[in-house]
Amino acid sequence: ETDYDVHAVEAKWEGSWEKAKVFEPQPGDTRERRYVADMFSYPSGDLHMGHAEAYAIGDVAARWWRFKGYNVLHPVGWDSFGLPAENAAIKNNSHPAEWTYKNIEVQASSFRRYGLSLDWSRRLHTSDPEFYRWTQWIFLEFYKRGLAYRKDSPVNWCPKDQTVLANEQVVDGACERCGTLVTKKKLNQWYFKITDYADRLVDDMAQLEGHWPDRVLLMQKNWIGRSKGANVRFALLANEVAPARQIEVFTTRPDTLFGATFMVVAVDSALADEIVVGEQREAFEAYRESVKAASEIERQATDREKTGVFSGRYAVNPVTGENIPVWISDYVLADYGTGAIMAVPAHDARDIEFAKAMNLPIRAVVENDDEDPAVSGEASLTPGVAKNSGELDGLAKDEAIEAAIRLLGSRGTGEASINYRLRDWLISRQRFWGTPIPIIHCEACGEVPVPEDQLPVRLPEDLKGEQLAPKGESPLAAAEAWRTVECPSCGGTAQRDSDTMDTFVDSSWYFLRYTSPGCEDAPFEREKVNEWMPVGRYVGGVEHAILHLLYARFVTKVLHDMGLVDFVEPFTALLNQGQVINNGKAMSKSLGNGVNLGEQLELFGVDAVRLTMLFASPPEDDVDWADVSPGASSKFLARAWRVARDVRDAGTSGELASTQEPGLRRVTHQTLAQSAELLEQAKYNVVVAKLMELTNAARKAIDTGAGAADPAVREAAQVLAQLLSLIAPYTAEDMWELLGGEGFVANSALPEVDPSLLVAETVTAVVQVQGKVRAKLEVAPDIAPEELERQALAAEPVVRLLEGREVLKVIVRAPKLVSIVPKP
Ligand code: ANZ
Ligand code: ZN
Repeated sequence: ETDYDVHAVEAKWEGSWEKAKVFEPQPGDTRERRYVADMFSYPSGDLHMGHAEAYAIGDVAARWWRFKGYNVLHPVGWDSFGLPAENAAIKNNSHPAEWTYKNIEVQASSFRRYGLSLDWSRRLHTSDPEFYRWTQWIFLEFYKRGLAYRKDSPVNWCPKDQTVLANEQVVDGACERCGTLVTKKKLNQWYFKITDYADRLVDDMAQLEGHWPDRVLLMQKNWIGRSKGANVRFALLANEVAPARQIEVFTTRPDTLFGATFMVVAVDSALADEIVVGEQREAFEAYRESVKAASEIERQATDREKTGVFSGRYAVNPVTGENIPVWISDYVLADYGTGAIMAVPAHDARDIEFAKAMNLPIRAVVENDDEDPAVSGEASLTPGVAKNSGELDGLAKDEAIEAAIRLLGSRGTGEASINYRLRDWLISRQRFWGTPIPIIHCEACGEVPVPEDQLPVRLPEDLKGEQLAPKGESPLAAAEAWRTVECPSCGGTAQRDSDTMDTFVDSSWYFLRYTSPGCEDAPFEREKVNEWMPVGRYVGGVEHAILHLLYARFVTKVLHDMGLVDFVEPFTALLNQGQVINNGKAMSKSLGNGVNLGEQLELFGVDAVRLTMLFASPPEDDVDWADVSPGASSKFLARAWRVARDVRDAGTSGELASTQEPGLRRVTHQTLAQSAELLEQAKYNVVVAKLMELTNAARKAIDTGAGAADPAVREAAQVLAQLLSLIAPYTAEDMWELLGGEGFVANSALPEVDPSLLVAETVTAVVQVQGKVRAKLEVAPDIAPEELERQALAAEPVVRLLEGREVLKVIVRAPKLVSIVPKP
């Protein structure tokens, strides 16, 4: 070739790596292993700019580790169950598999074109029976261990989509997908008992600190929401119609017990329903009806106007002996703690708002410089020592908490306790396109697990279109022939469970399957999984900061406890890439600012798009497509390619030792050394800048220096091709071929850095006084004139000569000469 043609270069190399199995770990390879994974793709359509960024980032990591000599696993797969396929099938009167596998093929061909260093032989799809068989197997193992169970529970229900929604799918009380107001519905559903692992999910985060983004760790911590405090029991007095009983509360501040002047019970709790009897019942029911629609977040907002009703009942504060009123409100949540609180309005912002609204007493029990909350109407939150608190008086918070717990313990009215925000994981979906739950319901035997040798429970293939439309229960419930089976236990007629699993179950273990994708008698081979795992770099969007990562961590821990894996954390390092935005805003249909990846690839070529993504900013930051220039990237790639072409055309004469370009050698080796550090720190944008410098240095040597035949130019071109292959694989592969490199550049070995070339080069500067050489200085070739002047005037012989004499003139010719003219 005579000049760079981006499309010709792509066409020439596309697919060649896969054919040569360049990126497939080979059996018997005993080198140290590293595992790089990208969060797998949902096949909603073709790849978009966001994918292009994320996958470019993961690819640099994988390719770099290969250069470092590791045996690298970098797999590819699809998260291919889920609602969009089902909706498309209903619309097109087809089966969800059609849409799904068609889209997968479209994405797969885009992945290939994008030049990713993937091992295609391990490709998986979660909707394949060979995969979901093991999702079912994992479910059954959880079931055996009591970690999968069914319970009746009120769920968020979208009346339009006829489906259950997770809390995070409810936005301002409406369905995230269609905007319909969400209601509550009682359903008998399957849960995974993630709460059993709450402590370990928090404590094991210590292993991830420094390797996961801080904000992700913080979000997980808050989501789990572990708080330490006490459970305290208050005696509830009898009234005309109801007997005495107890109300238990959870508090993080037992030290403020003396300031508890009323109690509040969650309006939607069973407790409220039980204790409000008599005169107040009617008002209670009216209130309960009126607050139904509020979301959990609204209910807890401090600045929200407080509403409530009196329950008609009084409780006894266990330490003051006072009778205090019990109120009902929606600012207390039914499913946190015990669903009831002791209110300490003097020191809690929400309680004081409620106290003011209902005219309830406010009593300060912490000594500090704040104004009395009863006067200011503001909760006093400044730390201090206990006051008005009997034997706790004078104790600082932590001691006061301990003392209060001891006091409660001695009277049998309370003890230390820990509470979590985390709830069990609701995995039931009343949808078709998911992993069927492998349980059979028999009237005689109850829940019967599907025997292992009958797995997978396959989805029926004959349902399509309208038959999949939501009807308030799973479409599988209506598939009589599929549903009716023989009970494995008694042989009677029984029914399959008709729910399918949340697709987060599939994605909570897929990365394990990649280690041994063909395994037929287990979800993965123990030896293989322990060889490859944990994933050393996991790349994906911050939108998965909580659920996917938490579920994957949880499932890994359970598999560890089952003795199937040796590790407790699946991902040792996590990288959240930024978004690709346009004109400062996220790309969206409504803004019309979307950029089509396919068009960009057509216009500029794969390598230029990849390079642009990586050069624009560090991987964690957003890339604004309005601010970048894929055209300039493309020009740079052409410049780099021409260096290799010129070397080929000129041929190379002599050994490196005979080079006329020692400066270029320094640049090459410094680029190697610095890039290694930058790549470890994922500062890929800076690596690109270094490669641009190396290209310029090589070009200078060719055009105005020793020329393209100098061995240092060949060395520079080779290193350029190698490092560039991390980012622009097509161009780099072509350069490698021009240079006569052996095999694929992706497989090549980087040259050793020569440390002698890293020492900063110096030149000798001559210092003259009145035309006579008085000193010589070793300085950097790029020394600033001011700095050279300063050093010259400070040189010992110069100082001595100039003592007491005025300097008339200093002429500086950096870096070689300083000429000083003193007054005679
Ligand atoms: C008395 C008290 C005094 C409280 C004080 C706080 C400050 P975290 O840290 O989130 O666990 N609480 C308990 N259960 C609740 C529920 N179901 N709905 C709403 N609020 C609830 O918060 C624990 C604190 O939140 C508890 O400590 C309780 O108020 C409240 F100066 O008890 B505290
Ligand atoms: Zn039976």
